[in-house]
Parts: sequence; C-alpha cells; structure tokens
Amino acid sequence: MHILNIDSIVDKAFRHERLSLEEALFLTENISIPKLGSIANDLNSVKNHDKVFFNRNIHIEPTNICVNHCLFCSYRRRKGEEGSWEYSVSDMLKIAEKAIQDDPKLTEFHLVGGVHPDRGLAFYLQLIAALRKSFPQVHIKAFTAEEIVQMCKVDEVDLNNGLQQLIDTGLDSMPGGGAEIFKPEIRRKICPDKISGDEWLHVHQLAHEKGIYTNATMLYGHYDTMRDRLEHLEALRTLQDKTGMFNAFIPLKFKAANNKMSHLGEVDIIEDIKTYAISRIFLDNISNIKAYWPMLGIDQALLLLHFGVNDVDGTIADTTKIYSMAGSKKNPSMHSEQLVALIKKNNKIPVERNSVYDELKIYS
Ligand code: V47
Repeated sequence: MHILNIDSIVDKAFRHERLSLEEALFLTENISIPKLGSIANDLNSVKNHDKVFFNRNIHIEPTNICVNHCLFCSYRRRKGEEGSWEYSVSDMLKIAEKAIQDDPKLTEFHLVGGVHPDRGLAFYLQLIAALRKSFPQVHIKAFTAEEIVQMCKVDEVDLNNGLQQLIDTGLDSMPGGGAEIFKPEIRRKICPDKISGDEWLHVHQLAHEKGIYTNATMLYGHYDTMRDRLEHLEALRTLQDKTGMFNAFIPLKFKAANNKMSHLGEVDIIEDIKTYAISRIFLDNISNIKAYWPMLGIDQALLLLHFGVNDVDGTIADTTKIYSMAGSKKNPSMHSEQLVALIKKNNKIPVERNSVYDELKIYS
C-alpha cells in the first residue's frame, strides 16, 4: 500500500500537480488551517492574479411550489398553502423591468425555483422567450438540471429535445443548483425525489455538448463526510476534464433554520474554510470558486477570499428567498460600490464580470 506523507503532498500541491482523493483527504486531516489556506491562496493567485469577480444580477424565483420533498428545504410549499407563490410570465417581466430600471447596467437574470407539478416546458419556453424579447442584452442563466428534467416530463418531451428548445429560445447558461451531494445513500435520505447524481451530471454534460456553460454546486455540512465531499468533487473534475464547460463551483453550506434537518445544526467556520480551500486545491480544472454571500453572509464570504475563493456572485438586489427562509439574513442586496470597497479592503482587485467571466471593469 502506498504510504501517504504530508510533506510530499504539500510539495506536490505547491507544484500545482493534481492530487488524488486520498491525498486531498489526508491533507485536510493533517495540515494547519493557515498552511491549507496558503496552498489554496497560491493556486488561486496563479490562476486569478488576486482578482475577485462579481456581477450585477437578480434572482427571479418563478414559484416555491414543489413536488419534491427535500429535507433540507425551508422554501417549498404545497399548492394553495400559505406562503406559496406562482408568478405568471407577466409578473416576472415586471420584476425584470424594475430591476433594469434600478440598475440599467444589470447583466444577468438568474432563474431558479421549485419543481411545479403542472408547469411544463411550454410555460418555461414562454418565459424565456418573453425575457429574451424584452431584454436582449441580459444573459439568462436559468433552471437546474432537476427543473429541466421535470418540465420535460410534464410536457412529455424528451430531455435532449427540451434542452435544445430552451437554448434555441434564449437560455444562455445553467446555474449549478440541485447537485446537493452525489453520494447515493445520503442523496436518497435528504432529497429522495430528486434525479440521481449521475443524472445531474448527464444533464450538465448534455448542456456542455450543446455549447452552453453551466455551474456546479455541492450542499455540504449535514450527513456528509470530507470523503463524500471529495467524491463529489472528483465526479465534477472528471466531467470537467471531458468538457471544460463548468464556469464556477459553489460550495453551499447547509443552513438549518425551518427545515426537516434543523436538528443537525450547522457546521463551524473551520469546516467551511477546509471545504472551500480543498475545493480550490482539488478542482484544478475549474477556475472560479464562488462564495455565495447571501448564503454565507458577506463577512464570511470575504474571509474565504483568503482561502481560494475568487468570486462572490453578484449584487442580487433583494430578490432571493431560498436562503433567508433557511436562516440567512433577510433581503440580501449589495450595491456594486459596496462590493468593490469590501473586496479592496481585503487587498484584492474587484472585477465586474459578465456571466461567462469576460471582464467588464477592473477597479484597480
Ligand atoms: O440546489 C436549498 C441549496 C440550491 C438549502 O449557479 C440550501 O451561480 C443550504 O444552486 N441550506 C439552489 N443550501 C441555489 C443554487 C445557487 C445559488 C447561487 C448561485 C448559483 C449559481 C446557484 O440551494 C439548491 C440547494 O442545494 N439549498 N436549501 C439550505 N437549507
């Protein structure tokens, strides 16, 4: 059996050589936090030169009515239940119009919601077509793999054809949600109705083959171990080797308020730091590691800039409820000037980007 040695793994990481799962696991178990941070920081600055990306975006959440029963979800409601919503296409156009009035330089609509029982592909095609027509300049990043599989099922359209229709109508890229954790035993327990990890990967591969970028996420900090997280990262790394079309990886920390897993509580900041840093080190083929500030809080997102993170998502403009319903701060919103000042305070270079990471403005 190959005996692992911490010094040689650290040397290998600093030489920017790819680590095996066992080496990465050994590293997280046998190294101090500052040392782990220095490796992650080194790899990040070679790739991203101390630049920290953000964009001007809003989230549009079409509905929180959902057929799935994910135990970690604080957001889902049944049809007709108090607190449920289902926006029409014209409601969503109004949300988009207001956002553009508030910030004419907005570059992205991020659309994700519940898996509605009766809204099929046709409804979502109408929505994308309407947004595309009214806002041809805005990038549409929309729908998780889960949502796309289900909307095709409702309208009995085959997945390949349905995804192509979405792209032809104006879908520019896909967000990374719904990946949760790929390990089948845990996935069956926390999101029993969702597509499997292999199916999630298949939908993203299909999107990549059709020429659109996607993101990837991982829900961590519940029943998962560091080995489970690394297995998840390894599956993403393998797909990225094939396609190269993942734009960003976003670790999502399990938030424990108001859901069926609240009793688990939340992991501490050391676990967060280790997870973000090892993501930077292990995912040698995904350039952007994003700390999504509405979920983590801005202070922690900024701290993680020193542990491999180079992206903090966007201005959001008060438009997402997924995380406030699970215990994060309500009504998240940041002016771009605030984000710029905070990034600079951390001795990093703020860069406004578009959704495919073209640099729009460097605030040096
Ligand atoms: O898939 C739901 C997660 C995801 C909780 O691609 C929870 O740029 C923690 O994927 N605690 C949706 N996480 C959000 C998402 C996302 C967010 C920001 C940027 C991007 C991107 C993608 O939220 C779900 C699920 O994994 N989630 N409930 C919770 N209680």
